[in-house]
Amino acid sequence: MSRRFFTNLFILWVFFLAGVAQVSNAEDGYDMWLRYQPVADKTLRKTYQQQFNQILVEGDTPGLSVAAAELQRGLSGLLDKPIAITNKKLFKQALVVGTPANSPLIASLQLGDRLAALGDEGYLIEQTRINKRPVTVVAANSDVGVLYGSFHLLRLIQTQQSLDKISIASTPKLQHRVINHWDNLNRVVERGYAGLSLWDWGTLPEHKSQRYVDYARVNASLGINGTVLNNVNADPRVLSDQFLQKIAALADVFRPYGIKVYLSINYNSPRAFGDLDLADPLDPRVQQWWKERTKKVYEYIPDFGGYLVKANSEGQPGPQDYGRNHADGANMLAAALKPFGGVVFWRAFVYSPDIGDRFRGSYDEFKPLDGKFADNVILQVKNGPIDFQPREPYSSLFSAMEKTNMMMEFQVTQEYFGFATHLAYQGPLFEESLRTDTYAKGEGSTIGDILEGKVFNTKRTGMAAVINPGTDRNWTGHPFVQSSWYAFGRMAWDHEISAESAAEEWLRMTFSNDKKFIKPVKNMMMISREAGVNYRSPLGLTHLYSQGDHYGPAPWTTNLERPDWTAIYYHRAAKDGIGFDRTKTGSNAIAQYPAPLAELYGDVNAVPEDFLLWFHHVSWDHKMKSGRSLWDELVHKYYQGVEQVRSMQRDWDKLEAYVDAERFAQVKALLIVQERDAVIWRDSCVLYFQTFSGKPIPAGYEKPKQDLDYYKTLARTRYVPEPWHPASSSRVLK
Ligand code: BDP
Repeated sequence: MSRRFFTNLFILWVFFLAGVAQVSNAEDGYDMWLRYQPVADKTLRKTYQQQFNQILVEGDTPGLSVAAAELQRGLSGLLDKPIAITNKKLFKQALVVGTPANSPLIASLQLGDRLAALGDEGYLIEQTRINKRPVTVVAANSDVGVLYGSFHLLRLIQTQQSLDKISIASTPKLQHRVINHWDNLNRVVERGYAGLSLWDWGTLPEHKSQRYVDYARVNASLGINGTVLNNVNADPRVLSDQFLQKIAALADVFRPYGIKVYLSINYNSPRAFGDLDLADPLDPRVQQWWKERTKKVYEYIPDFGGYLVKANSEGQPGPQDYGRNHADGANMLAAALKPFGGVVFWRAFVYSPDIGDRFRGSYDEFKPLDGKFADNVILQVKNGPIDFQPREPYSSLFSAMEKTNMMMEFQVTQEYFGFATHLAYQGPLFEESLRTDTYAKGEGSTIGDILEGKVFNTKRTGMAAVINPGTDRNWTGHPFVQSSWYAFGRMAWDHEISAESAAEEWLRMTFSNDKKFIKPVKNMMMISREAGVNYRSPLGLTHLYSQGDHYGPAPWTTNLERPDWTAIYYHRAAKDGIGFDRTKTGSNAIAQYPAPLAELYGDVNAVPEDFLLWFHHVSWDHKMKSGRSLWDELVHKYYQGVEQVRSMQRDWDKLEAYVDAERFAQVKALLIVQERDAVIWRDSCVLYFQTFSGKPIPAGYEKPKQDLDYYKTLARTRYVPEPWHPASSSRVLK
């Protein structure tokens, strides 16, 4: 046989391999929920095919172009047929997209009043007729509204909904729907767990990676309209010309998708740049410095969103270093941003070492400043008073700051939920928080309504989430972390969307529309957060982590630099009982809540048991609603958490037929890790608390796998899957 034959054979083989590689890459999670695979239900696919013959776009702005491109990509994939974009000649069954300003056809529909009610970002999707031809229309007042409507239409098809006589109007309930990256400029992501930072500063601005575009697409599909690119523990260099050029290149990529760029700033920047020897917000030289730097930022990025600030928190500099308060600090920056329409997101995550109960910290610092913030400042408040714990009561600031714009800060990256190794869908946590009734203005004053500005009539509204995407092929490490990103985005658009419906949409788009898959996996997702609470810190316990890494348990942690960094500070276990007394006999933090809640939380017999040990120190024999003693209930919950993980494992194992091999195997393996970790959590905590309660583990429960000493040693030697933390490489056994 000739050499040529072998060469050809070799080439064929290479193509074959490339094909295989492509097939196995097809479902590696990169596409997230924008997979656009052909609609599985063939009858429905046929109906959709008949409904869309053409995408008609009359304008040619960048925003409309990306909407049309997305529709073309989505529809051709989902309908499994090529679909053309045209700018004239209307056929029947066209999809017409645009605004009255850039589309005469849309203008001819005279949607005036209905569109006016939708504001800048809302949209209409409907089936109607133009020139007697049946068409589907996506209409809005702005290009980004058209883009959001296009994604909505695609979602309906992705989730196999009927489009018959469709007529949808949607508009976001909150203005600022923002994601926060905790990315350092050296590309290490604080609490990231999914590879290096997405922002490849070394090759920007010249190289604009396709990842930046895909990142913008997934965010726009949720209606996210802002991104803070860098860590709140901010490197001042981010405001240098060098970085601003790079950031401008990212802003150019994100602009057509309606996403504004924001930056975390370091309060000491005027000093770090070597221009001044102070950063006092009331000093005119400092004010001038920020005005000039901000002007520079807008020269690079004309639609720059504004600054996110962590000041006087965990060692970061701030106005208090000069005897000024948070309002002085925020207002100085607000004045610099105001001429350009920018805003300040000022974080409320502060806890001074002098305050006895960390729970009280941010309220005690901020409440006296209510009404003192400029109108382009928004206070960004974590959902709970401590720090993204698996369950917290709500931050009392939400019901207290009546005259201050406030936005929510949630966390998608699972800092306290097993990083990117545990399955812990955060939708239920977000929902629980948003639906909490604060009684701020009587019954029905939910956190969601407060954020929307309905309770206190605030003008600026928003919701942020700390997310973790990195260079991992599937963006988030654990494929299910994507679902919390998804739920956050959907709830930022409409805080009344339930965790369950967000989970279902995500599953349908990310995996399959098959009911036999959706039902059990949705159930896994819906119990996963509670499972995480149960095997870590049930009944209102909190912060029992090894200090620093926040991965595994170390409830015995004592003697650190600050008492509120130890675990014993939080649980207060002793011979007489366990829990933190925050009632009148204790720190009286409950007084920060409106009276009906203060009363409820203050009553040991009425407080919801999920919050019991947040507010009360109770005896080991305290009788619980189940009839069990507190000790028995605590043990029960810890064991229940492990059983829930085991049930998740069993359910997933049955689903191999419905999932592609790569994602199936990854989730299966991660659930094995999760079960192992859950047992470590359970045994460490139960054995440790037992040294105080002196009571046995009730009959019927499996024995702890190891003794307490084993777990204590483990905590000191454990590998922590977190690249930025020193403990991840080696930890010295002392
Ligand atoms: C804590 C994190 C820390 C963050 C801090 C914050 O452990 O890495 O810098 O929150 O939100 O949860 O500023």
